[in-house]
Amino acid sequence: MKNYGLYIAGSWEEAASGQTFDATDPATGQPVARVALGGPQDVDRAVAAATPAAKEWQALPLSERSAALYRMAQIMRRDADELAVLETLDSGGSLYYSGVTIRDVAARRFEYFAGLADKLEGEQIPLRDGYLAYTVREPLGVTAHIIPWNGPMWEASRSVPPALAAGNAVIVKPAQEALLGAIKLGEIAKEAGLPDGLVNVIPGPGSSVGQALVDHPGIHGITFTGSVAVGQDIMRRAAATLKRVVLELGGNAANIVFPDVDMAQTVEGSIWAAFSNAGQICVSGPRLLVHESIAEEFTERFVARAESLSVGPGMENHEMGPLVSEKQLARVLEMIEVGKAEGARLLTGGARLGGALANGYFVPPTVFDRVDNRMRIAQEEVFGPVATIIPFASEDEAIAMANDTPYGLANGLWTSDLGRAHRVASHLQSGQVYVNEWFCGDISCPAGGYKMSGIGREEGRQAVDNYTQLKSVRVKWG
Ligand code: TAP
Repeated sequence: MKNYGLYIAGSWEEAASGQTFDATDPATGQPVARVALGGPQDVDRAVAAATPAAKEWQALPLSERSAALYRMAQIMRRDADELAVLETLDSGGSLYYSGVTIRDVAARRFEYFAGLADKLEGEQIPLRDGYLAYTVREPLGVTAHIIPWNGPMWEASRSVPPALAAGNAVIVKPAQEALLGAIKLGEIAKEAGLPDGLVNVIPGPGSSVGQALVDHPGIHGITFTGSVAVGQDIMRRAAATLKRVVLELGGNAANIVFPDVDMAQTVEGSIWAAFSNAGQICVSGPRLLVHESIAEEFTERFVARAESLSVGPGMENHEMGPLVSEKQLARVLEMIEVGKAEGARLLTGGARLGGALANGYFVPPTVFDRVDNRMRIAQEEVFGPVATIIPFASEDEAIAMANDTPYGLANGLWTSDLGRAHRVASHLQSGQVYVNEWFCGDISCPAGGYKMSGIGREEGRQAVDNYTQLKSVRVKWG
């Protein structure tokens, strides 16, 4: 079993407490690595390393900053197979999906922001003769990135590249439940020639490492991805030091199926919207709103395809892997019971898998129909492989139901009517809308939440705004 330390100031370090914890394979329940358990003293060490590293980074010519980030992407592509194994080991997603994450998502994000690092331009502001005013984008300093477990490198590569591109040093706190995919980020940065201390990785509990990052006066921005309750807590605590806060919180997307669709393509797309990564994706589409005229046929085909998905360990490349932890398994099974008690009809799945998979946290694709949009099973984020099917009669009704949730992260729709596609997209209250292909898009498209799903936008060139502050310089030259 491999041991991993904290990554501080360009080297692997033991935790100040000397403690460790086990990273666990959710497909077997067995430990797969031992990891140093960070604490508040380690946060102090990381801030002490990051502060001068940020200054060194800011002093580099921007072409060099850009080239160094580009080298990080090249190293990720070179080591993609090894990094994909780490990403899968304790998070449970398929090895294929993890490979895609490293090559096409994480490396691509570093490339994208490498290209932006030397284009953070300000503006000239007209005043009057003899005066000149202009704006300059300056980095915040040190930023902290608190990420969840559903794809550690996927999550870390979202906010770290724009923060670095803007001239900041970063401290990443991955989730204890799954973190190995992100553990090598600091080592990759060092190999790419970034200053020691610019990228630090501190695993440890949210209640100690996470809170210490939020409270630390030497940290100037917090980017958090996770639950609404913790996001709210972070925002309250960050007020004490007036940190910039970006929150990417939960979602409960509606997937609206109109009657004029290509049924085979829509069923297949909706299957992956609901069950990719065992439904543990914030922009999953588990809430299927299906036009009443096709609900029966759609449901039959959707259930048949759900039952055909192969379920098993991510390392064996099954179409669906386990839930990340025993805790998440318990939450999903509890929500399935809630759905049954509310009167929804369970069409398939609904129980933990046994046999050869009994030691892992496996729940098969689960589908409910006869669901009312006001039921908890439809309103709450299950964050597991549980889809609900809700019929609708009119476009207005579908839009109203889609928006009738506290969340506003993503929604999607399937139609062959171009006018309807744009009309419905304009009425959906969410930061992202997918039309005729779930998850389509790229790092170039801003992502984030309306309503309780968050504050701020990640991805897209706007993401660097999270990590810069604007200065206006006013000059009398006449
Ligand atoms: P959380 O419990 O909120 O944990 C997320 C991260 O915050 C973990 O690293 C956790 O550390 C840390 N944390 C916990 N308490 C903290 C505190 N008081 N102060 C600072 N940090 C703290 O969420 P989760 O259950 O792991 O993740 C699932 C949720 O994340 C779902 O609601 C899902 O929708 C959301 N999510 C959203 C997105 C986007 S992009 N919007 C993406 C993925 C997931 P430890 O767990 O190590 O203690």
